Amino acid sequence: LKRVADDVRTIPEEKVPWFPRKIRDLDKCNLLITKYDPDMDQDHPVSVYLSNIARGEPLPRVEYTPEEVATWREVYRTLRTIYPDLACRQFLGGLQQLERECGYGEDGIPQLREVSAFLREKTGFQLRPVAGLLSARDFLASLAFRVFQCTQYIRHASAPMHSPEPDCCHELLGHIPMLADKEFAQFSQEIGLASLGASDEDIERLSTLYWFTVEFGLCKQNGTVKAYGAGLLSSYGELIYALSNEPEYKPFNPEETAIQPYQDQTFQPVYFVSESFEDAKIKMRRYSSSIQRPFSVRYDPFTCSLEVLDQP
Ligand code: TIH
Ligand code: FE2
Repeated sequence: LKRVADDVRTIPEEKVPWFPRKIRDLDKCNLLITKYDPDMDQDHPVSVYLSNIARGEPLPRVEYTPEEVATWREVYRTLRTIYPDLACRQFLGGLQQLERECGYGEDGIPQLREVSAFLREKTGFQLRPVAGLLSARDFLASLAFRVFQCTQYIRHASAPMHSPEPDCCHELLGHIPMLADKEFAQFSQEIGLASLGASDEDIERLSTLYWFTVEFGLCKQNGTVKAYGAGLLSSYGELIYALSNEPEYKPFNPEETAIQPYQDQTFQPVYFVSESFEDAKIKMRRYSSSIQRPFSVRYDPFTCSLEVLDQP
């Protein structure tokens, strides 16, 4: 028997990173990216709401202060006036339903519990509370199960028109109306499924694709460019900017989009425009199927779990 030292081994052992197989495994997908230390700043929203996070329990109800509700009102009111011109039709449809059926409006911050129940009826998506930014791997994995991880705290009152981090205005106004659309829900889940067990490099590319579609995507509708990305739809400042003639536009093309450097502190210098939702979905599917994995996955909606099939 010949011992081969690790550094001269030519065929690397096939190692697949752990991934959740059933919805309950998402309890283990809560790796937070700490951009800030909550102990350092007791006023940071993360410190304030950290204690509300109870995994596996009903979504906690949050009592927002009058100042927080005033921030919501300002965000809602200003964005609501520009949505009809700048948001895609799927978003407008979702928002109207939320206004009719889920208490969306200027007067109060909707509770995740009600919103989650609403979404489950529309597309099977459900919400989970999260205390801050998750690792891309854990965030994307949850999408495979139609679970969307949401912050519950609100941005600081001093900057209602743009927040560098996600907050409940971003989740409730940016993401939720889109997740009520069947085709978009499918698109989101497929990114999640593609991420399971993928290499770190593939996770980086998929999260960049997620960034330039789900967060900052633009698409053509009836000959005009509209916003469908949640990061735009929750920021008055960036929504106006993205649809002005200042930024650069590139056609959405997964191979190119996946390696575009992105900006998470201020507005994006470049946005990717899809011909249509259908087109984005087809291109993304083609890209995902080119990712090399030594197995394939199929989601079973009856058991909310994955079937993992070994390829011969
Ligand atoms: N910039 C967005 C807003 O102001 O609502 C929030 C974020 C989206 C994506 C990352 S941070
Ligand atoms: Fe987001």
